[in-house]
Amino acid sequence: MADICEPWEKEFGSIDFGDTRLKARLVRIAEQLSNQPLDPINQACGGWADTKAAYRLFSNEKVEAAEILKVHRDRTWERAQPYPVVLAIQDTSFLNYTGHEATLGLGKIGTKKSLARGLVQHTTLAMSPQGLPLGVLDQKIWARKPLPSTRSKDLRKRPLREKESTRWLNALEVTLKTAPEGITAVTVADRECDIYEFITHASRIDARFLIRAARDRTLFAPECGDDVEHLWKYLGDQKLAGHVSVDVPARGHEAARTACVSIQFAPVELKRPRKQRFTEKCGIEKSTSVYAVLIREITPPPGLSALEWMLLTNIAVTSLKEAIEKMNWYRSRWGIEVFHKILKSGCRVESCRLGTAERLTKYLALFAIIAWRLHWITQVNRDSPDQPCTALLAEVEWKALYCKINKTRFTPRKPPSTRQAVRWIAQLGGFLARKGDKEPGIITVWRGWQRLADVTEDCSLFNKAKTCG
Ligand SMILES: [Mn+2]
Repeated sequence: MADICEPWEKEFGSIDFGDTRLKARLVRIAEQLSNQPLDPINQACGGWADTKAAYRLFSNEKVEAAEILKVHRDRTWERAQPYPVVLAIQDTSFLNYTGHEATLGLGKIGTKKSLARGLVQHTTLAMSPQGLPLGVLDQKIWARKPLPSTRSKDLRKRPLREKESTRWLNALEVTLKTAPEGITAVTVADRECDIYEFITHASRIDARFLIRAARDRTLFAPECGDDVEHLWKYLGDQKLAGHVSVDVPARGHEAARTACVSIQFAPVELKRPRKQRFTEKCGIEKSTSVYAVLIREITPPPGLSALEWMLLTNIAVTSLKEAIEKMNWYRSRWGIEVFHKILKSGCRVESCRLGTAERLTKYLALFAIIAWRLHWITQVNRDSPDQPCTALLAEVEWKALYCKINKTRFTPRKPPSTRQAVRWIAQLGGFLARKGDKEPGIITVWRGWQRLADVTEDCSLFNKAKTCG
């Protein structure tokens, strides 16, 4: 069954735990868990011996989450080679382990008053500008420590590097340092990342970013004389660059819709906030220049709030075309929400009971990669449907798939296209594949993916029996 392991051998081939048996175990466990992402460890790993091996792997000190992720990051940059621009999407998610009283090393999550306990997970996901997930570039998982009992005024005064918000800058540095030459990595993040030090730091180290603004910052606008100018007002006063229609995904109670938005853009000079941590001696620039793009829905459907995005970037925006490109990059950020959903609802990482936060961290590192792969399979199908499916499936897998779906024992010499293969996988997962059906979704693909392992195993047993007999 070596062939089924192949994708994981490839992903973890160069891993170095200083012990080759540990590497073999990781590959084997990745394979088992990814075939049954819905099940807890003891069900996903066939027998008791395998389960014990999985627990041992995650308690082994030589196995480090950072090493698992580092090797995967190298593969990710390799996959990114065809794209001159790669989006490095950062986002934070909370993993809720409140019910797990026996688990050691957890911390507070959620709001100040909340009693929920768990871990904070900050991930950077690489995506092509067209929305193909390429892999996880960085992931930090930690438990919050209780804050020192100082007054909240003094807590706010702390330098950024001592705060949790430093995660955005750290991940930005990882992306910049590891990106190979020839690829422009653009860090994309939501409103939480609208931090003045993030913006100045990125420009200082020459790292590209595109974030959504949360604060109506004060601007330096010499043409306004002594009048104070603010970001929203200033952008709203700019000449209209054009209108476009965008698809808005469903959210909460609001259904998916197509929105017509107006676009305005301008270079702006943001002033340093007048907060206590920005003293004369803080060494942070008094102002910083960025490009702002304001995207606004003109007439939202009755009862719905208008879509409005104020984007900030240190990449020049000088035409409507460039402004639309930035808008589309920001829309690709949605990919990381999908990724979190796969981790939580699909892989159910919050029901894992591994006893300590440290073991959970390793487990989560592995599952981040499994979740990415499920996401990638679905998306690669939409991105390059006509490619042969060999990037996706080992030979034994696509042949078994072909025989199962077409109810034959004879396989073609040429592998089917990616689109065809993914439709077949989804069919194993309950997709009907009728003429008018759209491309299959993640749920059916991963249900089918789990069955594919069994189908392949049956098929190779059958073939072995044939040649032996
Ligand atoms: Mn977020």
